[in-house]
Amino acid sequence: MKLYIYDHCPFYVKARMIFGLKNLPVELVVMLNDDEATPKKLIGQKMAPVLQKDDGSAMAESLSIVRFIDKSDGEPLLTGKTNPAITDWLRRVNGYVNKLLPPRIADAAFAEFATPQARDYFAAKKRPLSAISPS
Ligand SMILES: N[C@@H](CCC(=O)N[C@@H](CS)C(=O)NCC(=O)O)C(=O)O
Repeated sequence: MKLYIYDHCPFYVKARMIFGLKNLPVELVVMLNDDEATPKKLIGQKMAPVLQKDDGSAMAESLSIVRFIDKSDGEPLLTGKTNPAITDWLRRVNGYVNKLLPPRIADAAFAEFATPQARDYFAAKKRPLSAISPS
C-alpha cells in the first residue's frame, strides 16, 4: 500500500501512526505541494493524505484510513473510548495553531517543497488575506 502525503501535514501523521502501531509496511510518497494532478487523479481533489490500496483504489480522510487499516487484519487495536478532554483541547488549539504554523512550515525543509515553485504555491495559498496588498 502507498500513503500519499505532505510531510508537514498533521492529518498525515494521524494516518501514518496506525501503520506503526500495527507494525504494517507502507510506502510513503511525498507529493510536491504544487502537484494538483496526482491527488485529483486519486481522489478527485487536491488533498492529502491519500491511501492507495494494493488493488489500486484510493481512500481519503485520515480517520477513514486509520479505521480501515486498524480493521484490516481483523484485530482492531483502537477499541477504547475517545477522550472528550482531548477533543476540547484540539478545538482550543486549532483556534491559533492555523495562524502560527503555516509561516513556519513555509520556510521548513520538507520534501513537498523540493522545488521553489512548490514552496511558493504553499506560501501563496496560506498567506493571510490581510497580507495581500490591494491592487
Ligand atoms: N479531513 C481531512 C483533512 C486533510 C487536509 O486538510 N489536508 C491538508 C494538508 S494538512 C490538505 O491536503 N490541504 C490541501 C492543500 O494543501 O492543497 C483528513 O482528515 O484527512
